[in-house]
Amino acid sequence: YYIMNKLLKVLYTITSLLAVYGYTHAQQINILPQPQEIKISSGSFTFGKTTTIRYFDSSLLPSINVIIGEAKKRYGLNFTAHQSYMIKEGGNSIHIQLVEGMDNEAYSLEILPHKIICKASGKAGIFYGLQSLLQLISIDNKKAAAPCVVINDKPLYPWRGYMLDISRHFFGKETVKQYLDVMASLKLNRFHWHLTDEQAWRIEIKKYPKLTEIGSSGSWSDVDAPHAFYTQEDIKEVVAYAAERNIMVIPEIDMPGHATAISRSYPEISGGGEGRWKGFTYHPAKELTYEFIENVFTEIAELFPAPYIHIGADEVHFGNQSWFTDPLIQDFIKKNYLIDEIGMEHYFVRRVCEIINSKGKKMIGWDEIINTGVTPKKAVVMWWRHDKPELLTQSLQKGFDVIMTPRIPCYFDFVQDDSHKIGRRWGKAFNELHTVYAFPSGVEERIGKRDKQILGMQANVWTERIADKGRLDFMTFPRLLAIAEDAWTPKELKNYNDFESRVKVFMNYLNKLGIKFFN
Ligand code: TNX
Repeated sequence: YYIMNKLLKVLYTITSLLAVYGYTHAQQINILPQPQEIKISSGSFTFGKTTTIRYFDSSLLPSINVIIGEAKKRYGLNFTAHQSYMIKEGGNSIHIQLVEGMDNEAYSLEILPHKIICKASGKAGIFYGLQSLLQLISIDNKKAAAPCVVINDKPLYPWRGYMLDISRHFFGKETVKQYLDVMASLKLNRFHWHLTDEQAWRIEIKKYPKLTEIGSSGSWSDVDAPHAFYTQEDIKEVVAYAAERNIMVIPEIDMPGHATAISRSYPEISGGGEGRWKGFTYHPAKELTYEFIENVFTEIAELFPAPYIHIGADEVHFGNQSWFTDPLIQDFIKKNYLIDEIGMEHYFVRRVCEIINSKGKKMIGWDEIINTGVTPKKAVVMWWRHDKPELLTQSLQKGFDVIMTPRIPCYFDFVQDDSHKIGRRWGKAFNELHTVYAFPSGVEERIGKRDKQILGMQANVWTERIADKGRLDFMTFPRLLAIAEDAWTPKELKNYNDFESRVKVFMNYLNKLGIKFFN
């Protein structure tokens, strides 16, 4: 009995030691979002003075330079980039290779004791391989090292998005750039910029200067807030900054509702609205309105290389009261057999869609667009009304490509803890980190075999109740990390406890940036 007991104790110690070893071993690999395949081997690569990034194709240089900048900022490392034609052995280098046959945005990263090899079929994959490498670096005794691994990775969805509303409260280009940095490190690739709304119009349009001279003042919390908007130079700068980080910038110009700032600037194209919704809409029956939209989108299309323009199209019924009595609108409805004010709204959306298509772009709209008569070739749907999941089903059945961003759990203006006072709730529901992490479970059955039509998902930060940067950080992080993993990592590889431990490591980076996340 005594011997048995001793043996058991020894066995117990060995197993726990093994468990601890396995634990710490697995702990070293903290990549967020979780890669598809990681093989761990022994040893590590140590970065030194001679470590250079070797590449051949010069189109890769802008993204390589982003990584060099990040390595400096995060770890004080001074990499240089060298164009070279072959993998030279030794030299402690990072070798970049473009290869054929890998999926878009996929990469492989092989860390060996004396060299690192990053392969992909294009810029995006190389950039992501190097982002994973950055996350693997740790500093010990002033030496920077990365563990030896082989990673084969690719995203689950092509659309991994973040939306920021800078109309309700303005956030300048420096904040946007900082968020683009974090997005890039999380392998998020779509920045949806909500540029106009009731409170203000925030983008310079040369043909209509009053949009910013008049329409850019005020905010949700302060009608007297000073003018704040992006010049076209600012926009170009941000779009280029994003492109170097594999991020497409999609502008949203909300219409025919949420247009109060336009009504202030150019009352001749206002379609009215009552009470709290005074001036909420564009006038849908005036040629002048469509001329305005056409001209605005000419400038927008030139500023944003993205193949999409988002027109919002949500919540028109909030402020379409004047449409019921406006003689021009009533006349237009009769003459064009539009039946009623909803028919008028649908006409508006179809017509704007034609304008966007004529610029060589696809339209994106909130889920209100699915019954307007625009077709899946011309438009993409953003499903947002979580309380109407049938709209997801209908969009898919009608053949639309869909980006999923249901309020629960994708709206980050909702609180993330029951004790939080400022922020939205839907009945008792709100968006905790683990609720966000569980997405898209709950809607998978609706998607079924139509998963090819799901472009991906997106987190939206509406800023009615977010007036400053600290608050914006607090509402965005760490939940953005969960969306990033939802959009990148297949369900079978997701694990909340493991995710949480990686979130803790990622917080070091957020701290370094001075981002005041909810801890
Ligand atoms: C609904 S989402 C809106 C926004 C608000 C948001 C607040 C959508 C298409 N419209 O205008 O800011 O709720 O959560």
